[in-house]
Amino acid sequence: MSSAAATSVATVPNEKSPVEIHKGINGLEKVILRDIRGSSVESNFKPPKPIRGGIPICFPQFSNLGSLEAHGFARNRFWIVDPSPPPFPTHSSNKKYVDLLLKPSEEDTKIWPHSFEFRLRVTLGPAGDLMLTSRIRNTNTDGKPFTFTFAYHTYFSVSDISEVRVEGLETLDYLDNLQNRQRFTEQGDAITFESEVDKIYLSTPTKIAILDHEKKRTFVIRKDGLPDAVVWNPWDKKAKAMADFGDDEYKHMLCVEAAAVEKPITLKPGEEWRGRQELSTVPSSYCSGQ
Ligand code: TA6
Repeated sequence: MSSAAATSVATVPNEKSPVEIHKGINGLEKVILRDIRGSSVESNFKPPKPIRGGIPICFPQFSNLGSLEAHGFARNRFWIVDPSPPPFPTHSSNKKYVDLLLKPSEEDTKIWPHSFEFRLRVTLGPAGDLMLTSRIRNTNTDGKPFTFTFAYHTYFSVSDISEVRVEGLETLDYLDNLQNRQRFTEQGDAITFESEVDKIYLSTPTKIAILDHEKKRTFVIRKDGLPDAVVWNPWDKKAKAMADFGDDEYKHMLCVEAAAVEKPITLKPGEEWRGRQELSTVPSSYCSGQ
């Protein structure tokens, strides 16, 4: 996501033919080359392909649960710094934050015929804790409600996936994406990994712990408004089949995604939904409970 383009104009040796470079936080967005006769050539840089890493925002559709591109279009759009953020209650002043805003373009409304305002506050706490608060408002003027699914598609960097446990999802029901999304019940006392996992856990607790044994640290996810949690590791075969994934990278990553999937969210015009996740890291030697 990038803020509004801050235009910086660089000139080439011949003063009369400036090159205008538009940059956003995602890097180069647009270059305009003006020649001495005043005509210009412009090249737009399309937003990058899905970024594999960080916390892609899946909206208005999670995965292929609808007719849009996988995970919807929000993660592939340029956002702007919100010029007029409404007050965010429960914000503690010692934390730094940025408010971003996404509204649909004309192109977007051709594929998803709704108006919305998606406000995202990214907050960084003094201990490196990161909070994402999404506020999505239906701004349709035709009286139409809309329905969406959502996920923070968070990529965690782990030392060795075979030494990782996820706590908080035991005994829960899940939909297994590797078995036609059939419903099962988790049996283990914690989730461990020895092959591809792609599960949507349902009605999950507000806190989930990811224990990285080797690094003796635990990632803690705290969430509100996001009842489900997706757990995904492609393992070796699937990783090899993904062009932008190194063969061994699956050993050092795990996606645990606070989500709203099983029960899609419907908003009437004027209604707003909020979904929040807070990520923190605590030292641990395989004992969670933080
Ligand atoms: O969130 C899990 C999942 O839907 C997997 O089924 C897999 O397709 C993955 O997302 C793809 O993530 P990506 O970041 O490549 O869009």
